[in-house]
Amino acid sequence: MSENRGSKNKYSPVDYETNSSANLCPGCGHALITRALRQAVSELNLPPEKLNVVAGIGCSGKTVAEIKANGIHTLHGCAAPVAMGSQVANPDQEHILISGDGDSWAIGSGKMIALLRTNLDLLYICENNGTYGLTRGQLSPTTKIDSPTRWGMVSDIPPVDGIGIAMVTGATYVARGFSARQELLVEQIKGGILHDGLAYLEVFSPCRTFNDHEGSHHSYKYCQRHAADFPKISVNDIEADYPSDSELEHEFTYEEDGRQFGLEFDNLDEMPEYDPTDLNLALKTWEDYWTEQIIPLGLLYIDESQKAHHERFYSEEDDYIATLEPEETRPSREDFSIILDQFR
Ligand SMILES: Cc1ncc(C[n+]2csc(CCOP(=O)(O)OP(=O)(O)O)c2C)c(N)n1
Ligand code: SF4
Ligand SMILES: [Mg+2]
Repeated sequence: MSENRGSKNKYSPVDYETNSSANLCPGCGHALITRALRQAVSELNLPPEKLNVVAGIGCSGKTVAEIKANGIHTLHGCAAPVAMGSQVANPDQEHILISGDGDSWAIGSGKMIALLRTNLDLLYICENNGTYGLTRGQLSPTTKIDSPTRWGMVSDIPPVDGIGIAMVTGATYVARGFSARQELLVEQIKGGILHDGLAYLEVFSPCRTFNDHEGSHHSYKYCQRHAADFPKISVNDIEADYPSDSELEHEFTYEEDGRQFGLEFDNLDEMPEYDPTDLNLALKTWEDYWTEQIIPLGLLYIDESQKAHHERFYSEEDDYIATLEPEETRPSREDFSIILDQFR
């Protein structure tokens, strides 16, 4: 994890803390994701007012209260349409959508698929604990077969594969993290924010209270035992980290507020057969791991060649909806009367 570097960085993780107490249980994986998120945005030097965190309902949704930023705590399963509207209206803000496995893949599933195919420039973090934490530990769509809940319920339906869905539906950055691997998670979040398009980051995020017991396939121990390294990335502030004539070749470079960041793969030479820009290979490899119940942690797929939604939607001369005066965003009273008259 790169440190915040002296005069270059205006923000530290503390600057994104709030005084709200969202009452997450001690050891909750979701709290660790929020911690990584604060670290990541501080390393990218993003002002809180430039961030927009949109969440659904669940313990995961409490993130909105836990991070100083613009935020919308929406209805259950409805984070996607709200984030889509907000991002289209104001693509200059960095949108981060936070959703639990139930919020994403039960009630919100249709909307999430609609979102994933847009290549909107936002980071969607799915906080997957394999249960409905907020409502006290029921089966969720991602609960694995043979993984009893704390109350002894077992699912006999195969779990939803969010990563597979994201890849086939059109997400252009697909990564798998783990709450307990903070260093990896911070880099994955930074990469997802900088990526020009839709980034889906699914995080294995144990529910300490309802799904971290012996026998659960969603516990900290289970993930530690079944994890496998995948392409790991690091995201560097090029000027601050490599002030002079660095030899380092970055795989992808990005500009954020006049600063240059570079994404590099740390371990691709250890898996020479893998290419994270090859969708078919990523899908095939992911399916093999999924069948074997291995949990790859890393960046599975990236495609920087697609245009992000706002680049297709707006031309250079267009003003974003958020920059228009209110009267420019709605019909005048006269025009509205003409429309209404047609229905009288
Ligand atoms: C329309 C509607 N249906 C059901 C609920 C009850 N409910 C609240 S949170 C939740 C599930 C949350 O699970 P998940 O998204 O996995 O979040 P977690 O708490 O595990 O982070 C449900 C069913 C609700 N709030 N609104
Ligand atoms: S119930 Fe589970 S998901 Fe919710 S705060 Fe507690 S540990 Fe976290
Ligand atoms: Mg959940």
